[in-house]
Amino acid sequence: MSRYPFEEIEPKWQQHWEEKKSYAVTEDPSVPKEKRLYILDMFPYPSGQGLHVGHPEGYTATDIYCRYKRMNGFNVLHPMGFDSFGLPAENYAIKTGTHPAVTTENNINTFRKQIKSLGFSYDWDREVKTSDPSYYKWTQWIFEKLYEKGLAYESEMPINWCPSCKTGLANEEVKDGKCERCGAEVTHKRVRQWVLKITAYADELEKDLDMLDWPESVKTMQRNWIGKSTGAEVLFKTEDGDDLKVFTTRADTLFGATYMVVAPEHPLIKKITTPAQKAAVEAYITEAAKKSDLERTDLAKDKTGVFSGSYAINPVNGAKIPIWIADYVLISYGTGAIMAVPAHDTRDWDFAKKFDLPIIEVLKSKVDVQKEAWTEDGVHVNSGFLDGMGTEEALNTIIPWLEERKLGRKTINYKLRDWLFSRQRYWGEPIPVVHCPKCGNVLVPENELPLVLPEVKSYAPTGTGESPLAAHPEFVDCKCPKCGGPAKRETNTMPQWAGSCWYFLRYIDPHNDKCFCDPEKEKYWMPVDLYVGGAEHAVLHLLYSRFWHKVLYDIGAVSTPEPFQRLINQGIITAFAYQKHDKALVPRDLVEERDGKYFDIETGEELTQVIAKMSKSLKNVINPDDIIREYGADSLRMYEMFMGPLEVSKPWQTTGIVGIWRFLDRVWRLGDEKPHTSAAAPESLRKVLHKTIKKVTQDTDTLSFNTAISQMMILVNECYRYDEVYDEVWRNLLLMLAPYVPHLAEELWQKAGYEGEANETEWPGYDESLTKDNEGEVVFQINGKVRSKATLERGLSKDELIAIAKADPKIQAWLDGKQIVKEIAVPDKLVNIVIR
Ligand code: ANZ
Ligand code: ZN
Repeated sequence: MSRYPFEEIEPKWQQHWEEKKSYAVTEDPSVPKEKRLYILDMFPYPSGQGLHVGHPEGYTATDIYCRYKRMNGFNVLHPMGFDSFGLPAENYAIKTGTHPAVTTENNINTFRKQIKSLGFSYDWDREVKTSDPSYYKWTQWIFEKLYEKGLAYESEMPINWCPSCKTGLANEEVKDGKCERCGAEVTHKRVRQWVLKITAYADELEKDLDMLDWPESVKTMQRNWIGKSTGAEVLFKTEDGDDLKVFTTRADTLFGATYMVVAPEHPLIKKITTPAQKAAVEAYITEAAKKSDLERTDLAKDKTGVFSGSYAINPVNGAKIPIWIADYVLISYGTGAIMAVPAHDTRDWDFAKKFDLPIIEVLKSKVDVQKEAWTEDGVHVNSGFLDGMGTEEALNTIIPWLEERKLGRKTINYKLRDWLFSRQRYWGEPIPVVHCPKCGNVLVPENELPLVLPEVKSYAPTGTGESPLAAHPEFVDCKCPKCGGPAKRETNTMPQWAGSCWYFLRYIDPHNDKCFCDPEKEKYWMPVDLYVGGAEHAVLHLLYSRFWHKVLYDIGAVSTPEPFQRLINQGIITAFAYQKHDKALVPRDLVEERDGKYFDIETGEELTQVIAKMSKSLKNVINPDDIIREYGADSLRMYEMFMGPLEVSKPWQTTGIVGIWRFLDRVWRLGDEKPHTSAAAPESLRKVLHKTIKKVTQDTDTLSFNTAISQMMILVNECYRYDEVYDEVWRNLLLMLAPYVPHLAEELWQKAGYEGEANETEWPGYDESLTKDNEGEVVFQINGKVRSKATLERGLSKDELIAIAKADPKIQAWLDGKQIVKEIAVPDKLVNIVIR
């Protein structure tokens, strides 16, 4: 019964837009800065699975916004590309023997076709692919800038190592001690690595968050990840006179330090371990090396440790306190050593209890510190010259006291670590460095970039910490660019994050081979006005690209200190799943629906409907291609926007897409079946029209697409109440629909014989006076308390108002069995009934 011929309309308009290059954009100088917009989608990784329904969600939102803004006279840059280096392509290649370049190209072609089938208004002339040599030439160039600034360095250190992906990982890629990609338990390995000094920007990365229009949750995640902590370094001396520095945020509790702890990797351990403790200390260090940082710092875990045999002197009171070695102190934070104040720190308290170390109260506590730690504030006690002071005063006293004696200083520490940047994998950008026995590390000269990834046949990871490229002498052996002598190329590659750190800059000038992006064009568009994508990138991509951008800003290569002014995270599209009593989920094809209830086909057990992620194993994955085939791209676009507010997660419902399809079919029939007239529309219809224009304008502007769509549905229903379709209404309805369902709107626009194209016509305005209602809200009170309300025509008499109030079911319930003492009515405002 399908009448609405989307299968003809949609390809027709897509082809038209493509041939006409309707959405190609240039840097028109006559457009003032405030009328230029850069609207960016997070570009996809072209996986073998193709597009999933989550992609069109964000992409449709930005597309509607762009189309709407263009109709309002904005010059809009809206590009798309592919994040095409990365592990999945490589893993797939190893499994099947197809080169990653081949699978990647195939996947990109599929993705591009799928994305185009949704009618998005991208400027396709600006497409970028991060694995393209003409693109990664500039990724390598930026790496060289980092290197020249001393922000890229080599380091041999124990790194996060995924035994399954056989590569090093950045801290950001380790989630709960597991590899972010494959879920394998992350171990440590000592390998030579390239590291980027993101810590040099810790302060700016933290501070500049304040100027961004981003979700508070994402800012908080970045702040926590950067982990700024203001405290002091305090110098202790061992009995042998060695320096032992600690980092503490609570220098004011120094009088309560009853022992010290150094991390098992601390360099002083060799020196301070006494012969009697040597065997125990060595055994302990070996055990600790096997644990992840997460395990070591887990508050709930039993504390372990070993005594070094040595003592240190507490600088404030000369007390002799034992030095312990324990893995709850991390070598990578602060100074790798702490002063332990068991009375006021839970970890220290647990440790002191376990090893029977003294606990001294130095903050007046509301608990017995021998029984539990008091971690809240209190007035200082047992603290010599700090006694009687509060925390702030005590800190402001002790730190200068330490500074005067050269025993300490105020410092700021960050949790953020430098970014482990090399991967022992094939499918990534080669790091453009040559190792020369004479000259050391030498950059590949700029005019020799790109350093092309060689087409090799074997690229399986070695697992030894060496990149697979190391097995290819034709790549490795080279001449030193500086002295011409024999040298070896760096064989590690960059992580997938590298290409996505700056792709938004390349869109601005994608074909420039002299420069990564022309400075004038960069100034024209940057910063990105709106960036939409998934929340999973809160710290990874979004922190890394801010870092690179700040470096580019500092070398004068870009004009803004931040890349993305406004950020919106789209909510996840979930699915329904069906759960048994024992909480096990049943795949969709084994679920039967009867009278709105769900049953397990095999056992007959009634199942509960729950919300779950779409997953292959549950057979509840929705493929956008299927939806487009059955209902059309416009239905898919509009349905995804109608599901709910953009930012919230919401479950896919097939009944919902059918409902939207019906709505669009009703719109189609208004244009195709009903007679049209250019006569003036009746006043009541005009009122609905102008109210609709006002609401759709406001809601589209604030990206509240679901409510805009509801309002358009109201208008369409209203149209069906008349025998003819009025021109004023029809024209404006099509213009409002144009950003949402561009194919349908354009086709109907053409059918109606209107001039030009809907998407090139100015967005409709409205007559404010027609949007005002002759109605208002009247509240109904009982004894002065609001108990109900109603929207009523203005100008009703007092008696009419009181009668309406008394007929209200909620008010009736209040009146039931009560005596009315008085009835008061204020016209257009309220009715108050006094009862006893
Ligand atoms: C004494 C003290 C007393 C501390 C007290 C806390 C409370 P944040 O806020 O996270 O920066 N610490 C310092 N370095 C450490 C390391 N490498 N591994 C584990 N813990 C370390 O935490 C700073 C506090 O964590 C420091 O302040 C230190 O313990 C501990 F009532 O020093 B405190
Ligand atoms: Zn050399």
